[in-house]
Order: sequence, then C-alpha cells, then structure tokens
Amino acid sequence: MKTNEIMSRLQVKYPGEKEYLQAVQEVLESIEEVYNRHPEFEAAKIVERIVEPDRIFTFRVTWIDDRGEVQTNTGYRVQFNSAIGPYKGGLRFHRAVTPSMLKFLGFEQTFKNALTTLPMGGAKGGSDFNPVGKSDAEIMRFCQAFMWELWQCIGPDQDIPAGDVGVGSREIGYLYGMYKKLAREYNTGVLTGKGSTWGGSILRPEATGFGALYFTQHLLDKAGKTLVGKKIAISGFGNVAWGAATKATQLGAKVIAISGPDGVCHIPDGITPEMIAYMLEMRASNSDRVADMATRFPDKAQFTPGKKAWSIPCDIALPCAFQNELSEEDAVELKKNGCWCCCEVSNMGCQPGAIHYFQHNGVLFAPGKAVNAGGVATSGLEMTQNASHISWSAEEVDSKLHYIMKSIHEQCVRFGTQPDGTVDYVKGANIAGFMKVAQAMLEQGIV
Ligand code: 2IT
Repeated sequence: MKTNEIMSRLQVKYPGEKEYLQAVQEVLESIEEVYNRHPEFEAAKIVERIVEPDRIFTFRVTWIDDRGEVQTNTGYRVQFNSAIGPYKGGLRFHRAVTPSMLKFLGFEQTFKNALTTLPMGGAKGGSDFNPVGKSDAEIMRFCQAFMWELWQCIGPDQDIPAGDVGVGSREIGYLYGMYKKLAREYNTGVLTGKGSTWGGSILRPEATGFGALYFTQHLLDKAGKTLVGKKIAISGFGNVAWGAATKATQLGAKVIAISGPDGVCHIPDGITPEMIAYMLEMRASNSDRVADMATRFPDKAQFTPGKKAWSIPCDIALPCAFQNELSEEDAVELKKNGCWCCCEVSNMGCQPGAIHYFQHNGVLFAPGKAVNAGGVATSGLEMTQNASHISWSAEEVDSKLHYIMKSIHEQCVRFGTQPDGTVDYVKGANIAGFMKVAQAMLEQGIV
C-alpha cells in the first residue's frame, strides 16, 4: 500500500472531513513499512477496510428547553470496528461535533482499545448539543431524547458507550435511566462510567488522568528521569485534567497551569487539593470558564485571558482538552521555555506540525491513543465487573490499571524502538494497535 494513494482516494470521497483524514494519515504513515512486509494484509485489503467505519447511525434529537421552546440537534453513533470485541467508545456532546470528528475519534478508539489488552472494538458517538449554559433539567431532557434513538443501536454485548467531552457521570445517569425504560433490560453493562452504587467501577472517573500519569512515569523512567519536583502545564479543567492533576500532585510533581477556552490560570506554587476539588465544581457549573479558579483562589492563581497553558514555562506539557489544541507555534514556545516532554492526553491533542517539531527537537512525545487508554481500559474493567455481578476495590482496579499502562508502554517500546535506541511512541502505538486489529480481521475472513 501507498499512503499517498489511499489518502488521495479518501480526500476525494470525504472532502472536508479534516479531523478524520488527519487521523488516518498519521496511522497510515506509521504502519506503511510494516504493512508492506505482510502480503497477506494487502491481499485481504486490510487497510482499505480498516479506514472505513462498519456503520454510522445518524438521528434527530428533539427536546424542550427551560423556556418551553422546541430544540433540535443531531445525534450520531459511529460503530467503527468490531474485529477484537464489541463496539466500545465514548459519547461527546459539544457544539462542534460533526461526522468527521466522530469518525476520527472512532478510528483512534479502534487502535487504542487494541492497546489496552482487553477485547473491545472501536466506536464513538455524540451530538452537536452544546451543554454550556444549560440547566440540569435541560441536560436531563436532552439525554433522555438522545437515548430515545440511541437505545436501538447499543447493547451490553454489542456496543457500550461511555463519556467523553461534555458527558460525565451525571449524563451517563440520565442516559442509563432512559435506556432501562426503553429496553426493559436491567443489565448495567450497556454503559460505562456509571455511578459507583449502580454498577460503576471505582476509579473510572479518575482512570484517564491516572493512567496518563502512570504511562508518563514509565516513559520518564525509560529516559532516566522522574516526575518528582517537575513543573507540569495542563490544558483544560474537565474530568481528564482533574484526574491528571490529582495523580501528578500525588506523585510529587507540581501542576503550575490549567486552562480553559477563556484563558490560562498560572499557579506558581502548584495546584492544591482544594483547588483540584474545585475543578469538579467548575465542570458541573457548565460555564466553561477557568477564570473562576483565580476568583476563588486569588492568592494562588493568576488568570490571563486569551492565553493557552503552553505559554507558562514548564518541564512537562499534558494536553487534556481537545483535538488539535497544541499547534507547532505552541510547541516552539514550550521548547523555548524549557519544556522537554509532552504526553498527549486528549485525543489527537497535538497538530501534526507540533508532533514533528517535538520529535525533531529532542522533546519526548507520546500520543493520546497510548497515554489516555487508561480511561477506556477501566471501562473494560467495569464491563467485567458488571458481567460477573461483582465490584472490585480501589486497590484492585488501580493495580489492574497500572498493569495495563505498563503493558501499553511495553508495546510502544517493542514496536517503536528506532535503530539509534530511542523510542518513537507514535510509531510504536500505531503499529502495535494496528497489528492486533489487522490480524483479527485477517483470521475472520472477508466480511
Ligand atoms: O476517548 C476515550 O477513550 C473515552 N472517551 C473513553 C471511552 C470509554 O468507552 O470509556
């Protein structure tokens, strides 16, 4: 296969699907060489098949806002690939959601899930519903209306959604409540990220951020460094940023910045447990404003409007917000200010130019599909607990999460070690994920 030829075909077929084409290009560039050593992949047209979702459901979601006005949004579920297990992946509620965004996320999810060591296929879904400024009652009515359509596409052995941007445990609660009413099925395994008293796994809320820091520890260890005393800049203040800030602080690092769409909060002495707890309140308020942190803790945090987390000098950058949030310009500024490591926690958080810059200027870099896989891995652990009607302790879940992140790091090293001994984590993650899915597709014939 030739990446350029496949990309040209996809560009004609899916013009304007920017995020999807970007995600596919990154994976194909990484795997081309290995792929071409396997004529059996070529014969079964694995690449042509793996870049296409199995199916996409699109549906209208109509609901009534607090003023009594009728509102209409669009809902989607992209079932991308089921070669290694049932469809699995989150739901994103954000005003910018498009089929392109969900296709990129479903494609990434397929390889990420393969890295977790657990049997899960890839999927993603969501809606262009904008949660910013919505009341709790509006969120509930929207979730119920969304599930009215979605329930027919999902099931505990078929497709298991979870949260993503704009969907946390509150939304999963409303979605699950409606699913039960419609399906008359009381198997908790249909969604993950549930509340801990009704089937949710302990540590699932923390898992993406915790897993990201465990991965970072392994990466630093391999490079002969440690987290202790390091300054960390985090973008975002949602669920993922919260988990990352919690674990980074526990492990002895200092989180000196968090950010939002309105600007950045500089926290020179490092974030405190009270401030970390306040991140949850900020997320629950649906105001999408990080400035509130500086208002609440004026002695500790200084807010600068319009600036990103990447403007604050740090050792390690952890993008935890949204795709393409870190540009090449940001990468240059980070490096100039002393940053020497970037672990991508958001899905495709770094633009291709930023990754290229990091990799060619001595900045350690690891991609989201490896770094953030602890979230979906713990969803997989939640599915296991649901299927066997048991509940594991925090210690049990944490040790399994630890083991999984170690294994993901090992897979990256195995497939990504370069002739000079350094590790290309992008290549490593993409090849490891791809080989597993491709091999499964091959063994299951032309379907
Ligand atoms: O991007 C992701 O991996 C998630 N949003 C979590 C998906 C899941 O099914 O837990």
